[in-house]
Amino acid sequence: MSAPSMMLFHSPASPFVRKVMVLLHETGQTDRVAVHSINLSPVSPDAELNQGNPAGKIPALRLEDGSVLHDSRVICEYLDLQHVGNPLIPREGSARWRRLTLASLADAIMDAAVNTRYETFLRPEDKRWDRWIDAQLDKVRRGLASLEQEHIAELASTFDIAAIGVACALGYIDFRMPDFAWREQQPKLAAWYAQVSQRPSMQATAPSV
Ligand SMILES: N[C@@H](CCC(=O)N[C@@H](CS)C(=O)NCC(=O)O)C(=O)O
Repeated sequence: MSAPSMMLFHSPASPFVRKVMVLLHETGQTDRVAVHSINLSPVSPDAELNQGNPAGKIPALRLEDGSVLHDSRVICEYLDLQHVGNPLIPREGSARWRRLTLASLADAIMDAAVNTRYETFLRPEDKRWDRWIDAQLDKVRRGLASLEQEHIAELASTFDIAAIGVACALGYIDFRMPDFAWREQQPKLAAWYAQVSQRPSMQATAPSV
């Protein structure tokens, strides 16, 4: 086995990092990437991460030649071009735009959930803004309702970039917002999630602090 040629800036709690990790597992590429775990928040940046990645967010992937790829969408697209199995991001046609749009909805749910976490955990209590938190949670609710009512069949049709994104978003909600109680309103999504959570790629990447 050769040494990993790439390095992934990583945190075990980040749903965006998890997307990349799940894709690596699903495509048999985990050995190619060394994981470099860091402690990060918007107010405690990491100097090494900031090099070649001015936004200072994870995930970022350092390639063998020293160049850095970000964000999770770009990294997933890059890694999906590096294996010989079935692509997890359709290369062309309407399927590409459908699946990427579903993946974008998953990212939007993650963004709103991560923003909620920062507002409720990081920001000093006397500076918190309830209306802003409510607005972020409304984005999560609308996103989950749309998945349940409009997209469940296409979501369940294959475990690709769209399904990976939604599974990681739901995993993050359960991890950081255990009282959110989304399953009652979204029973089909809950059943789908219970099933995909059993995949080795999901089990191996379950979030932790
Ligand atoms: N659009 C980015 C979002 C990444 C993101 O928000 N990552 C969070 C961790 S979950 C982060 O790095 N936060 C630190 C910061 O915002 O400075 C992606 O898809 O990778």
